[in-house]
Amino acid sequence: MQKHILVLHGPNLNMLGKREPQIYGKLSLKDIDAALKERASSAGFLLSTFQSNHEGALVDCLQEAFGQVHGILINPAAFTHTSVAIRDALLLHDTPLIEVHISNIHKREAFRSHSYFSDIATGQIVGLGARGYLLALDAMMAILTDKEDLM
Ligand code: CA2
Repeated sequence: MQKHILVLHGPNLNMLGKREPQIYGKLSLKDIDAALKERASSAGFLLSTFQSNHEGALVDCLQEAFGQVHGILINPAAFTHTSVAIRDALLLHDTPLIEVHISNIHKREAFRSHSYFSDIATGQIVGLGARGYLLALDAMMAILTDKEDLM
């Protein structure tokens, strides 16, 4: 059976590539999603993506995905630092969870250092730019196939 990975993007990430390239890089969200889908499908995984600027829409997406997905990658964006609602919706899922941040949230304003997700995530990738999503996907696929090898 094909395993399904859900990728969620929080508010303003639809602006990637259009503003603040010095912090968030030059790639668009479309570029990132396409690269993730390509990599997942060549490894035999199904991958869906969803972006919203609205907390409730992200919660709805997580509720609809209940029992349908095997792993979740999330960049909650600004909701990282505020959202108990998204945290609770993620806790509905008994699946591996990887939190991704394009920038290094620990090197920026103090309020960005706290995440409502870090203690419920399987792992976190921060500060590696858009490639962090691909690294997170590789890690997720390895987790979902029980791979422990390093190559
Ligand atoms: O570094 C990350 O990935 C963040 O999750 C990005 C969020 C920020 O609030 C978090 O603290 C760290 C902001 C996303 C805003 O994305 C933009 C993209 C292009 C132009 C402007 C904003």
